[in-house]
Amino acid sequence: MTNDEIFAALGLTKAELTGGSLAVRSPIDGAEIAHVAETDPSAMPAVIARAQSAFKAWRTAPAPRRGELVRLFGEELRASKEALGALVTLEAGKITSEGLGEVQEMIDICDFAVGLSRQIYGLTIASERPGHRMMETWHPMGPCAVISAFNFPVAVWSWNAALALVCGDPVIWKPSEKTPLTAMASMKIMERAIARFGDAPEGLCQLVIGGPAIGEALVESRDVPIVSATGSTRMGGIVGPKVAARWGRPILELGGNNAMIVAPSADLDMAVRAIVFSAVGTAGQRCTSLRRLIAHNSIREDLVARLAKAYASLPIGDPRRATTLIGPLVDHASRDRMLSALERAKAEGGTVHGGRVVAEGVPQGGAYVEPALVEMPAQTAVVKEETFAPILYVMGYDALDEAIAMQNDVPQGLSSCIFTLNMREAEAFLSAAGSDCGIANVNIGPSGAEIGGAFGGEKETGGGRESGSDAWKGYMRRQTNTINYSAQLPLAQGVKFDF
Ligand code: UN1
Repeated sequence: MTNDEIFAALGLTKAELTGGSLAVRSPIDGAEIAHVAETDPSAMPAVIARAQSAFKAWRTAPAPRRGELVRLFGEELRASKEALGALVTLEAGKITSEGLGEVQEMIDICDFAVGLSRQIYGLTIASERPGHRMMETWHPMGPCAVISAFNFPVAVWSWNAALALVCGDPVIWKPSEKTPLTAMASMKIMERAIARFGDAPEGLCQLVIGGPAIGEALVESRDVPIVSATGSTRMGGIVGPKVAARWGRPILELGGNNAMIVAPSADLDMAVRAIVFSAVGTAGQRCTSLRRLIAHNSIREDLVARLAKAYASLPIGDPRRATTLIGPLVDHASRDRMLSALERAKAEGGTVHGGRVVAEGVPQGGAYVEPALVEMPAQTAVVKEETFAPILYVMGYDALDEAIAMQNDVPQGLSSCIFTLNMREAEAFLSAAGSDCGIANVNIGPSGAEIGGAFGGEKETGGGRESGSDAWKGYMRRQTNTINYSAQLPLAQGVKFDF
């Protein structure tokens, strides 16, 4: 598909793609592909007011009816999957299969949310008082702001939007300034679903495009009770406290520094496949990307040799080409950060394999790099930082306790895994004294989570949970109800208050 065919298939018009103040560049070749209009910060109070008035109507629509909108959205996504996937590739630089996979992830969360719309369960609780009943009711919370990052430009929004809509909350989306087009296209798809739905309130789903002033308006407004933000720990460190200070609810999905422990019994063929996908897939730009390999010293050299061989065979280049496995980094600044992290790694005693800039056989203007394998003498300062690029640091260990301690000894806590065929080791890794991450896997890599599980992590990752399991509770307010169907008024705890 040509760029114009992609835009046309998604209903993006010439007027929307030209004349605005925000230049959009494709990471593929750095070329400007559009100039889109930005939301004026002075328009934000009206945006928030529209969301508030949509909330008044939407919260009273029955949850299964709200689910119907998400069902229609899922249908429209299926119809637009190829074009939206191609736009993800164009705007974020992901290879074709990962662009399509991202849209599939949107479809999957829609299916999940539709089912959820008939399963918003509360508990009933045994009361200590005769003739009393207790229960929990889950109510819609209010407008939910979604601040999303370039690397999953549409899926992460849809995780939040699908759940928020079913939970009765309007959504205001601020995408990354690097990826407004995929957001605009997703909104067109949502608008088609809304038109088919019929009676959705105006302002139910809004998009705002622009820089920090736009985000700040959402973060600071008491009329936006939920702010779900995905991105750097630095960003989350600003957003989280500001939202909390005005008694809002932040849902934070921030940096990761994900590790794999490879034990002596591991199936090394499988481990190599898992390592390569999770370390170099999406050019190392997933928050779940594998960044640290903690390999038992008895197999470490063999593993590094196998990885070096696999790395040498990976096709790097235009992400639209069917054979490419590693596309570009998002921009040149990102490439520079990778190169400077590699310099630091060398200064800290590391031996770097690969990691060079690629200029041959790739579209000119993009930031293409070889993935890097870096053998480290220890887990030094640079290893403890998240560099959003395909760098895999390799360290050795002798005892599992030592490996688990190393895996946990970083500020981030998103994803982790162990490759072992030893059941004791696997269970120890998953135990209370094992991995401290929100995600801990056995015999699969740390990235590429599916929708059914709750997604998120601890420590500097921010503690939020999105997507599957009971993450929906983050988008609702819980109400505890005690109902007295007796003719007495007994007090709890046996308190007497007779008059
Ligand atoms: C992200 O990088 O922000 O588990 C999300 C994964 C994907 C989502 C990543 N399902 O890698």
